Order: sequence, then C-alpha cells, then structure tokens
Amino acid sequence: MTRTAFVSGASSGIGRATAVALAASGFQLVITGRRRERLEALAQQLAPTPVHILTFDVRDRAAVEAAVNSLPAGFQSIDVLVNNAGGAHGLAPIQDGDPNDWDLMLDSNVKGLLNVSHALLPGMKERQKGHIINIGSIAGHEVYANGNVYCASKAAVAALTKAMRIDLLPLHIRVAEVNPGAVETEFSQVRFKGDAARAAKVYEGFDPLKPEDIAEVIQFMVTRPANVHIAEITVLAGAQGAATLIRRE
Ligand code: NDP
Ligand code: 8X3
Repeated sequence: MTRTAFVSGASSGIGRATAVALAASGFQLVITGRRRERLEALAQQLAPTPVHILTFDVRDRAAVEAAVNSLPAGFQSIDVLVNNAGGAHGLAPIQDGDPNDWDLMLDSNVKGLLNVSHALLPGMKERQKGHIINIGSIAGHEVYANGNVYCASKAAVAALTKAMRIDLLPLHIRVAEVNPGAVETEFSQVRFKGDAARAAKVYEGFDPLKPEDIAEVIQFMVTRPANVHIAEITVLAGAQGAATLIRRE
C-alpha cells in the first residue's frame, strides 16, 4: 500500500527537497506552506505522484486543525510527518533583539511544530503507527553569538523530540531529530529580511550543504524497517566544525 508523507514548509529549501526525495521513494504527499503558487508548481513537478496541497501558517492552530480536517479520504492516513516549517528571524545581541522576531521564531519553530503534531497525532494514535521527523538544527545543540532566541527555539525542538519519542513509544510512533548545519536555502534571506547580499555572505568561501543532502538523510531514515529507529542525526557541511566555525578558502 502506498505510504503518505506530510511535509510542512515544502514551498522551499529542505522541505521542498524532502518532498521530491520522498516522492522518488514511492510516497504520496501532503505538502504545506503559506505560498500556494510554489506548492502548486511543486505538485506539477512531482506528477504522477499523488499530491495534496494545504496552505496554512503553522502559528495559527485553528487553521492547522481545519486544514488537517479537510484532507480527502485518500490522504488522511499519514505515515510520515516531517516537521520542517520554520526559520530564523534576525541575528542580533539579545539586548538589541526585536521581540517581534522572537515571537515569529518561538511561534513557528516551537508552537508551530506542536500545532501540526497535535493535529496529526490522533490519527497516528488510532492506527498505532507513525514516524515523525523534527527538523532541529546544530543551533539547537550549541549556542552562538547573536543566535540567542533561534538557538533556544531549536533547543526546544531537541527537548520536544526526546519527549515525544518517550511519550509516543507505547503507540508505535517513532520520533527523530535531524540537525542540519549550514544549508544554502532561503533561510538566510528570511533571517536577514530579504537582504540578499548579507544572505549570500553566509555561504561565501565554502561549499555549503544543499537541501537535497538533508532530504537524502530523511529519505533513508523513513525507509528503514520498523525494527530500526535512527533517533538523531547531525549533518554539517564538509567545511564546518561547529555552527559558526567554518573553514573558508
Ligand atoms: P527556507 O526558508 O528555504 O524554507 C522554510 C520553509 O518553511 C518554507 O517552505 C516556508 O514556507 C515554511 N515556513 C516558514 N514559516 C512558516 C509558517 N509560519 N507557516 C508555514 N510555513 C512556514 O529554509 P530552510 O529550508 O533552510 O528551513 C527549513 C527548516 O530547516 C527550518 O526549520 C530551519 O530552521 C531548519 N534549518 C535550516 C538550516 C539552514 O542552514 N538552512 C540549518 C538547520 C536547520 P512559506 O514561506 O511558503 O510559508
Ligand atoms: C540553521 C543553522 O547555524 O545558521 O539552523 O543557525 S545556523
């Protein structure tokens, strides 16, 4: 039987590449994000894979619940959830931080992940089956200058992943965390509010990870048999020794 994967934040970057990789592995897909036109283009690219598009902001719990409740019968049994939607907003010392950026990060990266999980867990519980991949970050496992609230939001993802793994064990639901290092996506453009030159500098002088590199790891994890649970994996760029320690040529 065809398995169904639900990928949040599939309109760009890691989520988009994950949707492509999972389709190649034979999954049918629910792809989500706020930018519908991007998702429609992806669905076209994925043809003939069956794809259902949901557009919502992960911060809006009612919208998340309504979207999940609107899934047509053929897409209701979610086997794999990739909690990927999120990102960084700003990079400033805590004393200069913008509380609106803090809200965006905590509401998307932490509460958004909870909102989507909450909407999908009843089905997984009923079926006693499921596999959840939370996209954390190297930033959730170390703190770097000016990263403060982003690092805290990803540390929360690390803690929640462990908590979910424990709580969902009796329900036969596997929960894992993937921690990427520096991946060239729209991440830095979002962090620097559209400042393309500043975003490009982040990836200057070294070969960063591509979204496909992370997608391939996720694809491997979710295609392991039920007796294998890859609980946590950190993937750095080849030239990266720590979040901000990068060998630039
Ligand atoms: P992108 O900015 O390229 O993609 C982010 C995705 O998340 C988009 O599809 C976006 O969709 C979606 N998204 C963001 N906020 C919301 C929201 N409030 N509601 C719904 N969807 C949302 O970045 P990445 O692919 O790099 O980021 C994906 C994940 O990987 C994030 O959780 C990020 O923190 C994490 N990560 C990234 C790293 C990197 O170096 N790039 C490293 C470590 C972790 P839309 O705008 O259409 O809503
Ligand atoms: C994204 C990676 O180190 O730029 O989570 O914060 S980092």
